[in-house]
Amino acid sequence: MNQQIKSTCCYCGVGCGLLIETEDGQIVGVRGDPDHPANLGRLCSKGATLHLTAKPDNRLLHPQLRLDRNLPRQRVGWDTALDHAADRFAQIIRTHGPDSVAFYVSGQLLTEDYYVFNKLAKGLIGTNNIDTNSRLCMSSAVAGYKQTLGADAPPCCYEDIPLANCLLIAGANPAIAHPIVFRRIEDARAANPELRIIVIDPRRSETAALADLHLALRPGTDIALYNGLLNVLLGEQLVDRDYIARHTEGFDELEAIVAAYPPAAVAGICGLAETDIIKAARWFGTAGAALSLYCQGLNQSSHGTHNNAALIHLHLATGQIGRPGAGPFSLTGQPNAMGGREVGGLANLLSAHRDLANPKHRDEVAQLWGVPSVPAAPGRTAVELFAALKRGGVKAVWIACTNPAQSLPDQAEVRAALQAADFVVLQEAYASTDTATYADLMLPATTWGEKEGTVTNSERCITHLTPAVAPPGEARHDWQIAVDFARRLGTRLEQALTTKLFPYADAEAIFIEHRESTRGRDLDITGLSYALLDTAGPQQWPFPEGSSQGRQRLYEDGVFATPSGRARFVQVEHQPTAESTGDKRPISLLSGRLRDQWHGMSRTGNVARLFNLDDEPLLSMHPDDLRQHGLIAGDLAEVDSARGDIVVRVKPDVGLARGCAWLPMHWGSQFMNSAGVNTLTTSARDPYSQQPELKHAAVAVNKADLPWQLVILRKTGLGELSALTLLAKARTLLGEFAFASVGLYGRAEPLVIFRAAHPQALPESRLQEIDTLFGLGDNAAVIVYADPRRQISKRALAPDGKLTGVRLAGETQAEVWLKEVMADDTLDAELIRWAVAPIGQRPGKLPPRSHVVCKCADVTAAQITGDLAAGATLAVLQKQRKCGTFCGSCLPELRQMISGQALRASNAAVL
Ligand SMILES: Nc1nc2c(c(=O)[nH]1)N[C@H]1C(S)=C(S)[C@@H](COP(=O)(O)OP(=O)(O)OC[C@H]3O[C@@H](n4cnc5c(=O)[nH]c(N)nc54)[C@H](O)[C@@H]3O)O[C@H]1N2
Ligand SMILES: Nc1nc2c(c(=O)[nH]1)N[C@H]1C(S)=C(S)[C@@H](COP(=O)(O)OP(=O)(O)OC[C@H]3O[C@@H](n4cnc5c(=O)[nH]c(N)nc54)[C@H](O)[C@@H]3O)O[C@H]1N2
Ligand code: SF4
Ligand SMILES: [Mo]
Repeated sequence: MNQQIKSTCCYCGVGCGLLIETEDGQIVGVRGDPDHPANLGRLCSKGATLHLTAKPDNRLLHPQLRLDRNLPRQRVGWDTALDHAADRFAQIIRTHGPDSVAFYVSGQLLTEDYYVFNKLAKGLIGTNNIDTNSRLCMSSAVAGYKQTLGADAPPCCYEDIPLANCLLIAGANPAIAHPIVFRRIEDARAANPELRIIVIDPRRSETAALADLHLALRPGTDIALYNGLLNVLLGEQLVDRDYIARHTEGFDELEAIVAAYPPAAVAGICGLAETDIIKAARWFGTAGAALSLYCQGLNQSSHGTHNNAALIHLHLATGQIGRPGAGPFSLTGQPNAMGGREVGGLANLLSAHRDLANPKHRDEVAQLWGVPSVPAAPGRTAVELFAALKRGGVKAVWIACTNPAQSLPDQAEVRAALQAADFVVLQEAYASTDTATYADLMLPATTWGEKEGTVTNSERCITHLTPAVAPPGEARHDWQIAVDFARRLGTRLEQALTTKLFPYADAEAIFIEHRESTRGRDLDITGLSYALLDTAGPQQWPFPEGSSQGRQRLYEDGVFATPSGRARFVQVEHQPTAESTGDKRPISLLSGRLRDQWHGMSRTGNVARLFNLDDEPLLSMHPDDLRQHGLIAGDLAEVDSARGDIVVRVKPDVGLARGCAWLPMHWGSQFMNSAGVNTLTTSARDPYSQQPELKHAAVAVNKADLPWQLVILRKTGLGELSALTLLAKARTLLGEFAFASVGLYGRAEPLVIFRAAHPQALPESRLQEIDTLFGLGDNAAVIVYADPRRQISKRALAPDGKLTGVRLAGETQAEVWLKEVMADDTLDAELIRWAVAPIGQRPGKLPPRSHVVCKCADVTAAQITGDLAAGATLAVLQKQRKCGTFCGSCLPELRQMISGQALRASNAAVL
């Protein structure tokens, strides 16, 4: 039977609505929901491929337990699993007190799941040791809003984008990380010729490519820049003195500070042109409506809170807040980062935006929950929590819906902490993540398409989700697991109130309790219900009882959530990054996201086409820096920080400033032979938000001396050689080499790609074992070439004239073109022997190398270049090839190709 169920995308905080199509109880397709206010039917490349991730193959389907760390986990039943967990937690709590256990959860849980975990820690156990991956993500935004506006409330909405005359995009790359918001920006640009876009980012990112003014500041110098902009605004009388007098406090003190930030001085600190700083300030100050969009470039900093505050100051000083098209709009990363903040799911917060430090708030929550008190001592925040786990202050940790053994900084410490823990529980949807390696108990959770509950997106908009399919295997909902465990733990701790605390029969019962906790608070949602959300659609908070709609914008009356009702200016000064570059480590390492991957790739890493743009982790650097380090594109480099080193391949990028390097965050030990970028990053953190400085580490980059290289390209089908089985096999090899990575490539019948490099050649016998592992052992369909003197050997498997596997050792040049032709099946029988030729040159007969630009319409760069050379315009390409007409994710690249073609044409005309 075919069905269509309304849901949302489980990736980013844009919170796009989608329609899940099911057939006989299986998810078979997704479409953008035309009625959802976040996206009005559009989806990006990740959202549009979600159905391809909904396969049970690599899901965690049963609880697994190990009593001995040296043995693999065994399948157990739910009762055994949860009784064991309750026994261990109860025993540890009895012996060492409630603060000896901790929970580490996630902005990807639904609000109801989150609510229960918070109550379990703070209400039942009596510890505030519950923190979340939002500490790595939004906690500086939370602290920045609270310091200035008095409450953690993004005051804007998506509809402000087309209403703005100046868009200030700071430390955010929405073209990649919030693509459907970026579509709105592109639309605004097309509709409003007056619109000025300023991008503040050390890199010429995909977003910066659209900017009218790109301020490529030195990493970590945002405060100086915003103080400098305010200095110019003041000097040119572009501040709104009336607004400042009526609605704010603390401006005089800040005015005295920013006097020391004239544009000339700021230009020196930030590495910018003075004229550009003045220009940006004028654009912002004269825009009429100025909107800022910002994200991790500001948050993931050792002064992230003040980065946020310094930017918010610009809005307060010019009265650019609480009006259409104006305001400081912090983009949330995860789909339900906002929901987590609403239930107080951080170690220093309480339900409904209450503060743990406030005794009145603690009493209110205790009363709501019916417990004598909630503990006053703040809990440990993410980095501290893992440090305490290593030292033994915390003995057991319950991790849900996050992968700390990849995403936290300074992985050597994090992994040592997980090793040192007495007991590690991991509640996961997928079977193999880096954290799974350390789990004593794994509990299978339901995930996207299977859950019921609510999520809140970046613009405070709440959507109610209902399941499209039944849970696979024995997976259970996150809230159910937490409630079942809480009840068992309560009995063991002899707390008679356990069932009273966790009476929920379904997610709605939790929602109703959460809703009540918001009564009279800034996020009051007492007027909402599942039924209303289903009939009237998603709603923005606040939505108090009796209202007929949510509020699009906050602070329209100029009254802020501070005791005086006035917004506050904070005394912010320029501060250096925690680690400075020097002779030993001269490069500042930035990290972030690629368009088609999501964090640790537990979901996106199963879909071959999501690797087509980037199929291995590449370190980008300016070509001159590469040259200076003796590196060329494709070389392997050792990247070393004070905490560890990794080997990756390098890629030139003129968009990076000299002295900066950039690495994607997605590759961990599941896809390469190290923990990835967070081997290198520092756990230095912001004093207010405790958010670590994931964006900056001082590193050295040196050419790696790994002359012997190995590449395996293996085509997979659906049978024995499924991509996932092969991936799993390939993973077993990762540890053997000085460099190794594994990934997918292609479309319907994907390739598994394994790449490795080593100081010396592997013995022939070991190579044979590896060949057998990939199904490339000796048989009639295998063609072989070997030159033992040069330590080169190659083999290709070509049954029925179709190339399905290649292994290159010692000389691997052919990989570049083989991967393309194997994915596209374009190598005819006559050319197959080229795969094992002594030198892997590209056969002259092959069409030029290309990559897929538009994945939705499957259009390659070669096709587009051909069309452009023949005079096609964007409109023609869109009409004839349909590229850039589905999700629009490829539009920035298409536009770049078009302007490149125009440039070539004009150069040709000059010549
Ligand atoms: N495709 C994809 N999208 C995602 C995610 C994903 O994994 N994949 N994750 C989601 C999540 S959880 C989050 S939090 C968001 C993150 O979304 P973004 O923050 O937009 O993305 P990032 O790539 O982390 O970093 C943004 C930019 O900050 C810049 N930057 C680095 N240092 C500085 C600095 O000192 N100052 C300034 N001004 N800029 C700096 C970087 O060069 C980078 O271009 O993305 C969400 N969307
Ligand atoms: N160097 C560097 N490091 C970073 C960042 C950076 O920019 N640079 N960004 C940081 C940021 S902003 C973030 S948000 C973090 C993200 O880091 P993580 O939270 O570690 O990232 P994910 O891979 O999304 O982890 C979510 C896990 O939950 C599982 N899961 C999915 N759905 C469900 C479900 O419904 N229930 C349960 N129980 N499990 C589920 C997934 O399989 C996945 O393993 O990384 C941070 N780390
Ligand atoms: S922008 Fe893309 S990843 Fe983000 S919610 Fe929408 S479809 Fe999902
Ligand atoms: Mo995030």
